[in-house]
Amino acid sequence: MSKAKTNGAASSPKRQAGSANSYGEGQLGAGGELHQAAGASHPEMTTNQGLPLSDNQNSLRANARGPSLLEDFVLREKITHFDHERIPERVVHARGTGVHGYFELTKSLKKYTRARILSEVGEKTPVFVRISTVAGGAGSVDTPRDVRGFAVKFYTREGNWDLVGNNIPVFFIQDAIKFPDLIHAVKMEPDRGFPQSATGHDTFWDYMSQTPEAMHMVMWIMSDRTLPRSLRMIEAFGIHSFRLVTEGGDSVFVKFHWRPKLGLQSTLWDEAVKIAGADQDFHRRDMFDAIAAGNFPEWELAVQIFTAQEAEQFPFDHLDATKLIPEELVPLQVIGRMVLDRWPDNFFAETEQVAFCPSHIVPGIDFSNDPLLQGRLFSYLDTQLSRLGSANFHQIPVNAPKCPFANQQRDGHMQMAQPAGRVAYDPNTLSDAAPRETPTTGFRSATATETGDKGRIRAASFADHYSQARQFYRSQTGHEQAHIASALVFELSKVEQPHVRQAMVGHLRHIDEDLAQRVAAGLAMTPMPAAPPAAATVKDMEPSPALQIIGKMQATLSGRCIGILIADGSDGAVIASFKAAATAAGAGVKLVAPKVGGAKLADGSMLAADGQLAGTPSVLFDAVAIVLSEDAAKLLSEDAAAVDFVRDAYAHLKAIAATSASKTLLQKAGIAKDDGVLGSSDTGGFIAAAKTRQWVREKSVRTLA
Ligand code: HDE
Repeated sequence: MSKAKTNGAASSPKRQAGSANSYGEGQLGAGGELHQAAGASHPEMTTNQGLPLSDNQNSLRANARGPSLLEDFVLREKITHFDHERIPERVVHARGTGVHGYFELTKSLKKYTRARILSEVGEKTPVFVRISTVAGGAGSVDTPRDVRGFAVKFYTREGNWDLVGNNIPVFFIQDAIKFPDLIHAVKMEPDRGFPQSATGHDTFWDYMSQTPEAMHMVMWIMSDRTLPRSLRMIEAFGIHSFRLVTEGGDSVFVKFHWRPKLGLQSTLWDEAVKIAGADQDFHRRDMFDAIAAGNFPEWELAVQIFTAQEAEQFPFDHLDATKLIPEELVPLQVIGRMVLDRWPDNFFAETEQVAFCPSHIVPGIDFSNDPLLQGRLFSYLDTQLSRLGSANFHQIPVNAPKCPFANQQRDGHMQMAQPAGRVAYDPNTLSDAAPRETPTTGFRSATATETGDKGRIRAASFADHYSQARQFYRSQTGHEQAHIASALVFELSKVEQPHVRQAMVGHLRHIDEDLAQRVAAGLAMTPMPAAPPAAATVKDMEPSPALQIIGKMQATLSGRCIGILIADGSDGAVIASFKAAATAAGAGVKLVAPKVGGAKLADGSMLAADGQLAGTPSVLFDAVAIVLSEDAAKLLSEDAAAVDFVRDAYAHLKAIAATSASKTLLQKAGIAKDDGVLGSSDTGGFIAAAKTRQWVREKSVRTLA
């Protein structure tokens, strides 16, 4: 056998910086340069057993062109580990973005609870937050029409508290036993494997149409709440009623709300669809960029507190997760702030392996009897066992409490702890070091008395499925109502079975006759289907403006981004004035040019671009400035990417400022002058217009239901 020719192993296993000996050709850049910083001192590469490797590029072969040898334990270890890299994705909420941060209490709830995290003002508690879509797989896009999960793990001094919520304060179903059916209906249809992350299909709407209790949630998911502009601009809710419990065991009920410092903002449907094509990771990238830039996302934590006696007066049952408590009925009290300030080191180790469980609770907080919450208390621990593969998932760093924890649970797959001593049981007399119960400070459930007959019963107080759906719809602005109606038309137009569409329109008749008429007209549905029987009289509740998005938008450019379209011949001074005005208003600025290397400005200087026109459409920005010379505008009016850049910004109701020399392009894009279309000298007007959407323009750019 001829001696195999190798790249030549380094004489010492400690690799020398700059030494080519241990690199195969694959490590060389196109120019033949080594990808290694001069003077860097790299740690040795070893197998998982610590054996230093001489060659990580060539497997062991019988000869230079011969077969690979089974003996090659280095190859086998590497490939085997790779083969097992993936774990099952979450059965729901598979796609998520995780960030570290802290929570700081600003108002004590000591009167209501012994929970330290809710009573020690000024105390900072580390948190890990994961924000997710629900239906799509881990590799799906960020911007489908979908609910966003908002799960917060507080690493408190009294153990981990997981507040596992959503960006919508109600849910589809009242009882956990319905959850597997709901999720089977929304996920891809099992025979065809699509759609991957959309609700616009027969099985979803078939299930909805058979589930009147879902109608309130249907209103929310058809609103623009499911099309967030940024994960930093969503509200979130604990949904269920929980209990706050005092030292003596007395309790009040509480609902938790997260309110974003940047206000609420959503995209339009057409915009969300186009963002999905332009940047599949739009929300994740936005969060990453914000944290890298030091613009740390922030939310207020607010609570609604009420007693059991007060709850009896509500015109709905607060234990029913399809109902919310209007802020006008029980006002919100802001008690703290959460700041997200650190991106994880490793996506898999942290964002993928984090395990949230609503049953992770601390002394002073307890559950209510909400039957959806009660089911969740079982489901999450159970799912972690199959997803993470071991009862020891709490030892994974992102899941481990940051306070001491100890008990007599032992062993199991991937046990990382090494408890010493002969005692692994309780009670015992043999070990002074063994952990003991703490009857006075340990967790105790709230005092509660339960009476009544056992059975598979739905409380009569859960029967009203339409009143709050009506309240939600009637609380919206006209623009938002039109979006809800149009979303229903879009979604139901994707449904192939006419009887499913009809059943849905029947439900809408209970919610609002005008809405039902608009949707029926949008579907060309005649005659109008009858409404199904309603189990309870539908009530007219006071409108709650707090349910709007538009009412909760802030006139700010903080956290937003302005795109400036430039090309050869652009005026550098105009670009600079837009840049300065946008930056002063708190916005990010990105230059977009036909070539990423930049544009040769009128004064002959080169200005680098942040994005190339064809790959950086205006859907990625909140407002755009067009700074072109006459020649460039003429040239670009023949380029669909440039025409779409302007046309989409207009159709998505964004402010547009343009130099007069850019007019050929604006004309080609069919832009009509309105309050949101400004000249390049009016930077002040542009910044003011950029802080909002040009809602009045909408009727002229699209047909709404
Ligand atoms: Fe979940 N849900 N869920 N859910 N849920 C999961 O747990 C479940 C519900 C929510 O970023 C799963 O670790 C049941 C409501 C979030 O890791 C699973 C029911 C709300 C996340 C599960 C519900 C949520 C999950 C899948 C009906 C809002 C993502 C993977 C009783 C309050 C957490 C996992 C993360 C994840 C079960 C309903 C929020 C299977 C049975 C209501 C934010 O355990």
